[in-house]
Amino acid sequence: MIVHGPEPTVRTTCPYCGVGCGVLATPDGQGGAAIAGDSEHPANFGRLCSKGSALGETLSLENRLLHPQVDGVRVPWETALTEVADGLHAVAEAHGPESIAFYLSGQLLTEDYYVANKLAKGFIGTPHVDTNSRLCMSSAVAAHRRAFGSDTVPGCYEDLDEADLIVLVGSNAAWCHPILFRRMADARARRGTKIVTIDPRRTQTAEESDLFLGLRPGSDVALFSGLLVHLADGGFADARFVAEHTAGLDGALERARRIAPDIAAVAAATGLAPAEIGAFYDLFAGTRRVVTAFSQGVNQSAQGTDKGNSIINCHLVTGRIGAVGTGPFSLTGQPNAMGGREVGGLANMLAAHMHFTPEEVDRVRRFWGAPRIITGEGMKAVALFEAIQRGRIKALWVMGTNPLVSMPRADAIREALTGLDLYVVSEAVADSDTARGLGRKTVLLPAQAWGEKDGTVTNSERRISRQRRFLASPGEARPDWQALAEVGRRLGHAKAFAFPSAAAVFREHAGLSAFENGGTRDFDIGGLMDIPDAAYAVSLPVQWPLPKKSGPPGRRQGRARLFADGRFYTFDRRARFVAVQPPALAQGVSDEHPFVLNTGRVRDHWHTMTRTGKSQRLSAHRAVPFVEVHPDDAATHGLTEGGIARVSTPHGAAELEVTVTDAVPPGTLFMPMHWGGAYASRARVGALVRGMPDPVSGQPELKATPAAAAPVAYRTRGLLLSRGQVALPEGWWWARAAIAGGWGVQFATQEGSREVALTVRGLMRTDALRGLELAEYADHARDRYRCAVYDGQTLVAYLACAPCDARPDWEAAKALFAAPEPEAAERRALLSGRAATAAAGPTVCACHGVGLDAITASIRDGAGTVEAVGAACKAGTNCGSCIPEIRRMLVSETAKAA
Ligand SMILES: Nc1nc2c(c(=O)[nH]1)N[C@H]1C(S)=C(S)[C@@H](COP(=O)(O)OP(=O)(O)OC[C@H]3O[C@@H](n4cnc5c(=O)[nH]c(N)nc54)[C@H](O)[C@@H]3O)O[C@H]1N2
Ligand SMILES: Nc1nc2c(c(=O)[nH]1)N[C@H]1C(S)=C(S)[C@@H](COP(=O)(O)OP(=O)(O)OC[C@H]3O[C@@H](n4cnc5c(=O)[nH]c(N)nc54)[C@H](O)[C@@H]3O)O[C@H]1N2
Ligand code: SF4
Ligand SMILES: [Mo]
Repeated sequence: MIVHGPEPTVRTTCPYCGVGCGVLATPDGQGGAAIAGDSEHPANFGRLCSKGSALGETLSLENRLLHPQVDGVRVPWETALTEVADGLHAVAEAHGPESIAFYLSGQLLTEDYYVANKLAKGFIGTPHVDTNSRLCMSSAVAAHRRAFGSDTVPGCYEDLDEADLIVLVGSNAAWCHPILFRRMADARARRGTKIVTIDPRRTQTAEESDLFLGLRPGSDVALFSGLLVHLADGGFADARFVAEHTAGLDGALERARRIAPDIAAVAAATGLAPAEIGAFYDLFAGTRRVVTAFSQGVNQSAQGTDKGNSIINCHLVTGRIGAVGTGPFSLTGQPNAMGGREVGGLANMLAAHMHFTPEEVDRVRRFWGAPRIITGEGMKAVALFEAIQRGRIKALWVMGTNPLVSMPRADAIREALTGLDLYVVSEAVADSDTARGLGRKTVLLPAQAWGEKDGTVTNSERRISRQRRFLASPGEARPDWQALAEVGRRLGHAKAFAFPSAAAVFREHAGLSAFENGGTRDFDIGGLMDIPDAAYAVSLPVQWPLPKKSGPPGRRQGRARLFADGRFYTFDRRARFVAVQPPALAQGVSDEHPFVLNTGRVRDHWHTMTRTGKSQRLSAHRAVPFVEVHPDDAATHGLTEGGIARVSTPHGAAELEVTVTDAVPPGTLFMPMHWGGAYASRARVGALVRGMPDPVSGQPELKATPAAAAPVAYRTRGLLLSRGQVALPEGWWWARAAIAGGWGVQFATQEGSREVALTVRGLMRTDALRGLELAEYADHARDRYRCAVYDGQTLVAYLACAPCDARPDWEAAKALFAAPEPEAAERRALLSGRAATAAAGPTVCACHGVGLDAITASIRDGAGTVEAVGAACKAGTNCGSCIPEIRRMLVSETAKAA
């Protein structure tokens, strides 16, 4: 073997959340890389959360799509591209260009996004380009535009360091924006910043807050309307700011008074105690430096835009915007949610923050030299997929998103795809649900993944950073922008799509942002439109706006904050108060569907798990899809901790392990969005969700679907650990997780132990087992079976099953499997089903792999603080994502001891 010398370290950006942390990647020369935080990146100053730290574990080629395919058959790129171009041409000829749709993603790089948008909206001539950002940020975008006349995030991360009060609305930042949350926690330690969390669920973020308001789902508008009234009537308004820089307060206030005339009315609507509401209002009124950060509890709502504006109203009335430590702050989810908005990737935008006035359409047409510029909005995601169902859309190109898991009513969507004449999926992996969907003709295009691709992303604070290549492309994977440009050229637009490099795409994008701008549009990065290839290659993170006139090349500085001058992007340069609608609560809840189903994220997984699912560290925190239910509801509905529940809605059903917890309020369920078909038998969130769209933004409600829950009585529960993946039979319930040394799958079935043993050994193929040593323990009379398979001294597989109430211990089995050559005592333990040494319990600290039991032990041994626990067992000493959980354990252990 050739030993490679140390490879140079590459500065890049984390591909997960919108915090946009800087990463240092040092390739190991064998397809992997060592990962560290970039201490010079202004988002994270060297820190990374559990997901960022584990990026090195996600680089394997195990599930990658490596070659183009047409209808399941491998073909050369040439053939695939011709199929796409010919297919699009044929559909446009037969049904018009408006029967073609693109569904893009906030995880594409800006360069990919720009080329897709240009191809569709200027050259194919279809307005039907939407993106998963519709499910993510579109209500925030709409709220910004209604209030500011532009989609502008006014503040920056430094405002979180400098605030005295941070209000988190519908945000589980401790898990979803961990590095930003650490900055907030630092501010709290340094300057006593108060943190208020508003969420129906008592999340880890709530646990770490000074005040938690566990409001009724969907009632945020009442809370913030009441706050507006309180601020206006209590003498807390900034009269000068309101008079000089805003319009519409009277109308907004009148409506707010109708919704929430007093604290009693707010209490009735939100279910909060008047004292808690009063405490929050006093805190807000009495603190000048307030940042209100909001995320999906606001956006993913049938009233998301109004929720956003009800928050912004409170900042406008107090003039708390544009100044250090103040402002409404939409936390973006995806790494390039912002970049997508910049290029105009949403169906209600044209390009570069321009919309559809005749001047804007003409300007973009001239800049692009576009033969078929669109003149109006296209269909938004929910309507777009409905149009596929109705047969109005005949060709769909999906890029960088997994809608068969993440779109509401995903079962109906999967069905609808079969009616498409052309279904194109650009994917990095082969086994996503979307890549396995089928149209009449299906083309799969292999995309370069993180570490292989090159371009830019923009984070929540408008900061553009580079994602850089540090690995060779595997197989025939290509950049997405190249595939798009190739199709553009094949459709006859050679000149418009002649981009030689990502840098060239970026320059054109920057040029369009500055084109005839003159300060009329917030998004202007004209200062980068001439950036040479060499400078693009080494460019540092910069914030926009960054117009050309901001300085000489190389010295231009972006702006950290906007609106400090009180001038907005409306025609009269005044911000707008918005009169909002009263909240509509728990619509559709009935005897048949008595719960409100809330959905969201866990700490260590990213979306549909196509990447984090490959990391054993990240799969240790939560290994199976679960549903959280309040103890009272669990008792009423016969649900027990660790049992399996069938959660169903009028749109679909899932089977999940039950977690009984009072962190969710009675009458609600919470289920994570992560487990697609590659990782679990029946846990796709999208199948269940109703997705009623917000009337302004079109963003679907993903957090409040009426649902039912009932126990499923399986006969047997078991687990199978193996070095490779084994597919279990149809009809069994299962969930797969990466573990040290291979894969583990937990399962449930109606079969007894004898049938399980036969079936699983059959699946592992008898010939594969030949020559291996099987050690078995069977007590079929009691439905118990355990079997360890050895290759010489090496444990290669382990199967255990038992009746549901005695199910084998996953953590203990995993711990034994991690030792490839078990000692005699461990061998006995595998068969007895009892651990030889205590297992660590479920992982709490993913970075150091520290389990619950070790942390509990260190607390019992006297560690009384987070720091002491860290000193005793290392937990919480790297990224800090688990500190909220450790803190909670400290509280409960101390309570137990007392
Ligand atoms: N670990 C991890 N981090 C991520 C991601 C991931 O997949 N995994 N994804 C990234 C992306 S794309 C996004 S968009 C962000 C999302 O980040 P967040 O928005 O913080 O995450 P969610 O869990 O979707 O939802 C946030 C909270 O909204 C609450 N909620 C539900 N209904 C209501 C309501 O009516 N009012 C209020 N106030 N709250 C409500 C939920 O209980 C939930 O705790 O996370 C990003 N970061
Ligand atoms: N019920 C419910 N549903 C939700 C949400 C929720 O909270 N609840 N949240 C919504 C939100 S906020 C979001 S952002 C979405 C996220 O949902 P999705 O966007 O569907 O989730 P991902 O798993 O991130 O999908 C990204 C896909 O792109 C692939 N990929 C990775 N890199 C590349 C690349 O460079 N090029 C290409 N072409 N492909 C690549 C990945 O393998 C993966 O399959 O889910 C939404 N759906
Ligand atoms: S907070 Fe974590 S997931 Fe988000 S960008 Fe930073 S390292 Fe990546
Ligand atoms: Mo998102």
